Amino acid sequence: MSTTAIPPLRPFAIRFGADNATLEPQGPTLTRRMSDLEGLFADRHAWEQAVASGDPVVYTVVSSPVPEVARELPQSITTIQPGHTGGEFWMTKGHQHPDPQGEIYLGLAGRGGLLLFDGDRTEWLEITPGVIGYIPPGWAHRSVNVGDEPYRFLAVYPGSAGHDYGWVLTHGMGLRARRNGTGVDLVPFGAPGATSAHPHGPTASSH
Ligand code: S6P
Ligand code: ZN
Repeated sequence: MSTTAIPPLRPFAIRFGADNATLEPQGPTLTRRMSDLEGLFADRHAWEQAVASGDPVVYTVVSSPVPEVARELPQSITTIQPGHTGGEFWMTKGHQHPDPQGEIYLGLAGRGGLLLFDGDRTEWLEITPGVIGYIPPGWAHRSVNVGDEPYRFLAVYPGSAGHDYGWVLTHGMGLRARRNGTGVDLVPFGAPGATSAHPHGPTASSH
């Protein structure tokens, strides 16, 4: 099985290859390059430079074959490369679940942060190997690599939750995670030097 399975599924085990984040059996995989993250970094000029100089892979998402449909429980493993653009740590696009349902992340490798925003309140959870982060229904979420090595985590989420990327472009994420020496500065989303949330950003899409 190397693609998404069709229900009804039979019970099955998935073997996780810790060295290179493979799943066996494995479903769809997704690669996000810097050019896919237009409108997300505060420093647009720095983002343009990063795209022009190699358009690096920022993160990959490897999914199990469990489909994103009601009553199923898909899983995926995200690996965010270390890096920073305009002083801002590399991160996922971030999304809201259109059908507000919860999700869990389990840290597998590296040092990460889970930024959560409900449109009013913002939370920041440090995620390291062995730590489970809980995302309650209605909280948009973005992952950030705040370390010097790839940051990797397992996500488990309801199959009917969906992914709304436009919500984050419209509302922002409350805070940005900026590099400060070996530490992290969490700054207000619209701080000086930051652009507005999405003047040139992509439209809502799902992966
Ligand atoms: C799915 C879950 C993760 C993310 C992945 C990439 O609900 O939260 O699998 O999809 O970490 O992030 P994003 O924001 O590009 O979907
Ligand atoms: Zn999610």
